[in-house]
Amino acid sequence: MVKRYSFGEVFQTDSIPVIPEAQSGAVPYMEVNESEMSLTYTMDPEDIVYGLGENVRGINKRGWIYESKCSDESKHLEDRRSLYAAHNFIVVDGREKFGLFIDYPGILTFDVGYTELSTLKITASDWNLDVYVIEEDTVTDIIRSFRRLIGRSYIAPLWAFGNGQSRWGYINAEDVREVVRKHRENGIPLDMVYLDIDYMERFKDFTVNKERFPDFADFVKEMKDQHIRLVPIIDAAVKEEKGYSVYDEGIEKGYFCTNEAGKPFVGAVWPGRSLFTDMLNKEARDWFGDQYKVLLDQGIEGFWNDMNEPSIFYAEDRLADALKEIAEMQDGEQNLDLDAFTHFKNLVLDLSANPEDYKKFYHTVNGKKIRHDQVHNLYGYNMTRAAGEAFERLEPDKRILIFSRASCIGMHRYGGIWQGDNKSYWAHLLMNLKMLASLNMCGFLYTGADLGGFGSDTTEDLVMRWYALGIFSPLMRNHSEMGTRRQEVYRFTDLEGFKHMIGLRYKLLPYLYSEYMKAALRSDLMFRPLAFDHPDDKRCRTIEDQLYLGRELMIAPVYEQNARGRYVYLPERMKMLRFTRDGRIEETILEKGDHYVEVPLSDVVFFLREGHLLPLSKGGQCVDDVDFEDLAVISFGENAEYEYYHDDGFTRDYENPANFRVIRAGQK
Ligand code: MIG
Repeated sequence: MVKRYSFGEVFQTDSIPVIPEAQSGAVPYMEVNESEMSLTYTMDPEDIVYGLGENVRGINKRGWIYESKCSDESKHLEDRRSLYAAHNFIVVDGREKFGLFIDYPGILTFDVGYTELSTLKITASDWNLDVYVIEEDTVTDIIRSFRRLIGRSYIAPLWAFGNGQSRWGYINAEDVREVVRKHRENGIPLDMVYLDIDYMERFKDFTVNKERFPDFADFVKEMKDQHIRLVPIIDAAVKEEKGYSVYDEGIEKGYFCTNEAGKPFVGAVWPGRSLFTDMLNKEARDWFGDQYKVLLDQGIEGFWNDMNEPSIFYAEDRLADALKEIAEMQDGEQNLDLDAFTHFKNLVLDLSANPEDYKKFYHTVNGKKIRHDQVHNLYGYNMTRAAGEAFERLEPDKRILIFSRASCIGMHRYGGIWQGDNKSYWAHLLMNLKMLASLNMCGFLYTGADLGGFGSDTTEDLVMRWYALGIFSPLMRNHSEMGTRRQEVYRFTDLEGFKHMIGLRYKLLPYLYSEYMKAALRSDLMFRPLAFDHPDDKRCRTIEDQLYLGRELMIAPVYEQNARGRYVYLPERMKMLRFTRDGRIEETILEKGDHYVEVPLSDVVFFLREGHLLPLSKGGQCVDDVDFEDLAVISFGENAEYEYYHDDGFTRDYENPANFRVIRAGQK
């Protein structure tokens, strides 16, 4: 049961498609303090607090303070309060169980036992918000109710479940060809190559650099003939340049955010001085969405939206002030003491991602000016919505791949997200796993982290272990930062190992896609903590390094360097499946309890639950190669069966009953 409580004048976020009637009376569970603009709950020592989607730390969010404030945060350290998203949904699971969603576009703090161990306190920046309380018997049901409320999660095309290769630094067609050639030559399956900002002409959205990609449409086709999709990046900001049609048109129609004086607000990102499309203005949003057509017309079928928190390197006026002050310093005495030096240094450092800049520009919504900071968390959401809505107009019968960096609940209906600029840290492999569960709770199903790590130099063993997790995540992409060690798998020594691992992804595809679709269509979780299925098993309530995947599987990746295996807790009897590099599958039944499981680097080990079965395809070099009907099964239990979903993978006829069938053990 969902109840809405409304306070003040609520900005229409469209996070929830059909808004239920507001209740009168007090908000259950929470103590409301209007003057403090807060909601408080006293937690029982046993309570777990789930949710908050994309954030650092555990699946249980207790013990830290989180801020919903979409930020270009490239250091995913434990002390960070925000990453790129605002996912204002939590579930309290203890003696009392309830879900709480705050529909609010501004900056919001979740203090989950940080200031006081047992106090959960949510504080808004102004008192205009909708509070939703969700009550059901189980945590899973609470989440399902919430997910129904926020609407069906985005569904990606089938090919987007293939293996993707990316790097900030593939600058021309030749670079891309090489990546594809190396994969094909070595028999490593591949479906996508991502294009980062270098494909554009001087970082201008919706343009292609003609020297680097002389005939882009031909090149897209050349790739597609090899079953490779190119997936270009789109940045939020639009370069200021007369003669560039996106700039000219946007200015002419008044589609950019404005400053106090009503002039277009200028901030700088990749192309230098840039403007920010008013994504909250429907007309401007439609117009921005229509721009994707230029690339769709050249055969592109997928995109990733970046820098849409929005990230700002510097605002025009702040830069001018800083330069002026520095010039004055130059004329004066150049003997800077600690305070003067700190001030000088910060003049430059504070230019980037300065929260004050978000107070300097405005949106126009239904003729009303709204200062950006009050609706900050809706920006990336609405950029991706611009794209998603445009795809429905422009390609009504075809699914287009789209995922975003910044997000807010509501955006999950239009696209997926990737987990941003992680690093080649072992800790980030584990964080990847935890985030999968938290993101699923918030409606984000098409997601994954940069495999191998984006920033920092990686190592072969880290990449290998990361793939052993990444082969399960819907978005599977190896991506890395310019200047770091190259990490395409063919650059490492154990090619056979990688080939085996990525090959296994393609064998698992029928299952993974089926589970994805069922989760999307039924508002279910694809990945979930063990405690959701075993609420009375105390051990499960603290396990955060193993997850259930669908009804059938439990995954428990190795996430420590030089570990030769790990302890796994089985809440029930399970069949351990070990996929080895020579193509063997070992099946071992293990009893409920703790087990030390050896996992050599290139083995993939996971667990099948009793009464269930896992369908497997024969694999392939690309998704088009995979036969989704000719399936082998591994089963555990005589009457094991599986509800299998499959569809054409590219139209939107999701609900067709013909897409579902039951597979039984001993029968294909
Ligand atoms: O601030 O386009 O998260 O994936 O490679 C860097 C360059 C801008 C950030 C994205 C990353 C991408 C990079 N972008």
